[in-house]
Amino acid sequence: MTTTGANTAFSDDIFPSYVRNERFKSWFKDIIALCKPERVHWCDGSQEEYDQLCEQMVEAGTFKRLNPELRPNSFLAVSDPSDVARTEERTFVCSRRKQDAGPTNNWMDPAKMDANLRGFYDGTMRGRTMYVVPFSMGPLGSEISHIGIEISDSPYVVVNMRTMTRMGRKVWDFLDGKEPVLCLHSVGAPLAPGQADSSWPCNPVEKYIVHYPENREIWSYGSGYGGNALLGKKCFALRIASTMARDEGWLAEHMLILGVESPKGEKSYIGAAFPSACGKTNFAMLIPPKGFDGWKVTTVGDDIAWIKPDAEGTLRAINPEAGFFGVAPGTSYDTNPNMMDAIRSNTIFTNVALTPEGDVWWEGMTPEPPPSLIDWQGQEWTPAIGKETGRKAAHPNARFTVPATQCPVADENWENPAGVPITAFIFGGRRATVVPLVYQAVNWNFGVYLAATIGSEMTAAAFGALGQVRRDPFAMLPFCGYHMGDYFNHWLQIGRSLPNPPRVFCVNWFRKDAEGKFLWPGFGENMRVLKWITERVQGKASAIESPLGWMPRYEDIQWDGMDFSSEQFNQLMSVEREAWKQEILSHEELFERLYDRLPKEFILMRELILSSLWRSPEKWELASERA
Ligand code: TSX
Ligand code: MN
Repeated sequence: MTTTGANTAFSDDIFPSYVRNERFKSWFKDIIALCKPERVHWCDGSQEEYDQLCEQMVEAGTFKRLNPELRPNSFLAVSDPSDVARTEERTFVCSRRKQDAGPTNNWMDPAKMDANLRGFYDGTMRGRTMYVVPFSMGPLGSEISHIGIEISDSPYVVVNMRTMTRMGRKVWDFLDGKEPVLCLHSVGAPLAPGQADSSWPCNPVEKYIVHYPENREIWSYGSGYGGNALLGKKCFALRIASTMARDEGWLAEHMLILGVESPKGEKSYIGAAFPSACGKTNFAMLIPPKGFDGWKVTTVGDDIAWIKPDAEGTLRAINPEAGFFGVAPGTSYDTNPNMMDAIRSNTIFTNVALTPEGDVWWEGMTPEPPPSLIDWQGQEWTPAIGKETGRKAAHPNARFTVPATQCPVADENWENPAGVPITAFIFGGRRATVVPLVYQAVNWNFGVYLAATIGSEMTAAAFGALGQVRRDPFAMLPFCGYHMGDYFNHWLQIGRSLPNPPRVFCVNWFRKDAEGKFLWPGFGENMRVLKWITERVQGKASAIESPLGWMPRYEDIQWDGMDFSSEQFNQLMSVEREAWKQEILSHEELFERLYDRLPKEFILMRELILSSLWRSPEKWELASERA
């Protein structure tokens, strides 16, 4: 439904009859007067609406329709070169008190920010359509779900939101008696009368991604890209939801959710958090290797988990999203066949390369690049040009947007409104040295400590000194909407409230030998670790105590179908006392940053780990323990 011209004046009849939420209505009148759009479109979420908007973007040059024989109902969008990723420096948490945002978030006084932003938003939608996008994060009607309404001047946002959330007319019917999160998005590029639009409008100078946790509002300006513009995802489902979860006793986490089923039909659900570039989406869709006949891994979600204790004290998790917004480069039939099958149709690709046949390509999709391509910036690209100039055919942060229903291993309960019962949490990092393949925290509090101190080594020079560890607590550093110290305390509090909290594990798929070769093949072989984890939870698998917690011995892991010696395993699992001492001591840096709100328990746990190291040999070798 579209209203135009005089109808955009702010009288009450601008609202369709199904729009009854008074808070939304008064906010909307304010926003329409501020943004001054040419017309308003109330999104119904239908396939026809989606098709129409896609067609309209094809005509505007924003979308290119891919070859229907090769990628039915799929499109390629290429962004402005300045608008390719989340902009953390321009992301703000505007809580009333600076202390509540904490030292890891940018902060500005909400009133000051509001006055500042109103300057930018004044007339920002001139010449454009304002889309009203009602959406539910999580299955409609679920106790764990929450509703948002995004106002945006970007049709690209509308079609992506339709894939990534439950979007449409019916959402309004679930709003009575509920508080929606109000989301405002503008690309920040008003059109003068007669002015031609660009294929990717955005504001190259000013960008603001602003969260008001107390008001449950998000204001995003200047960017049309992913996490900056699809406000249901990082902004709502993590930053705003984490503050709601703190206040209401649940968890909003940067986690995949997967199911593991044994040949006997025993099923476990696991939540797992990894910092970027650890292959989280690949892990969510893992294919069991040779030797694991009858084992199944199924996907509930690949990025975000909302987790709530039920009446019995079981943690129940939903995936608040309805699609995958995944990184394309590196995705292939070798690394993630399930995702490759998912994106064969009904997919929006952003910033990948185009083949002469009208299909897509990105680095890592095939061992050899095609002989010629149009790169993500519209330039001719050949393997020779790539070699010569170092230019990539696809942007390293290029994406696909695909409905989760297209995942061939979608879990049978992936849309269950009651969620799935979580029995284990896994935390991973990318560490070439020091950290072994897998270990289990001795209790909840130690697990929280380990998760809080997880980190990855720099792989790109762009992120500081090579080899230096970047701490990314719970993989939530860019996504926690409040003080990280309060966040750790909230996790400790959740553990106290549960009769039988999930077990906590740490993994590292990325350890290397002295020559720089990976010690662990990873990918499907990670199933061997996953099996040990699920059997630990069920009280079936053995382990021995180590300075870090419990660890599997060689014989505790199933090796059928894989050639991996106990010597290799011991190298992968070895723990050096001096290296761990330095590791634990280096936590000081993070702790100092959060000092006044750091859980008191953490100081004690750190002391305990350190003192236990002195009771350990120089080098902890699992093989020697067996003697
Ligand atoms: O996703 C990965 N996973 C998880 C899979 C379920 N990746 C890719 C990370 C980049 C996003 C991995 N890379 C994994 C892994 O477990 N492990 C590695 C490291 C690795 C890379 C290549 C090999 C081995 C290990 N190749 C051979 O051994 C031949
Ligand atoms: Mn993520």
